[in-house]
Amino acid sequence: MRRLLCFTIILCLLQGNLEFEMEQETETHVVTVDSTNLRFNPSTVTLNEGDTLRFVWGGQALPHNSVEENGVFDSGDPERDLDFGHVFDYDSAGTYNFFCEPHESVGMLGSVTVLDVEAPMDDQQNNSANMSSGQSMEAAMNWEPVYAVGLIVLFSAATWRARIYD
Ligand SMILES: [Cu+2]
Repeated sequence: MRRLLCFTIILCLLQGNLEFEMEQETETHVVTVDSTNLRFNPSTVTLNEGDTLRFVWGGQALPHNSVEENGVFDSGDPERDLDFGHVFDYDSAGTYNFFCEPHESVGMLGSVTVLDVEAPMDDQQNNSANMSSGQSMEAAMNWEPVYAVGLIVLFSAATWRARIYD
């Protein structure tokens, strides 16, 4: 009885811990225009897959936009007031260069580095059509040994405790 109770509690804890670790927090990184009016601020950004890159400015003396060199994102026509965001998907790791069209020649350039991170469970299911089976396998294999080893260790501990106290 004690052993069963102990095991159940451990299972619950393990489950909770797993869910906690799998939860992915995404962030929004804001790029504005600096006081010179001809530079992005910051001009280099590093973020994780799933994060949003947001270009925000208002009341600018000059109109600006933000265009990724390969068209990955494009805020449209240059504006004095802008609020434009781009979400980097879970298969978008890499470096992207962007520029302001009217001021590219004077160095209004930037780059964003997107780091590869594990997609959250919901997203993996939603994106399963886009993902190769290799990637899905890799994701599954990352978790199963952790779960199995943890379970074995904790079950052994529970059994050992039960032996002492029963
Ligand atoms: Cu500009």
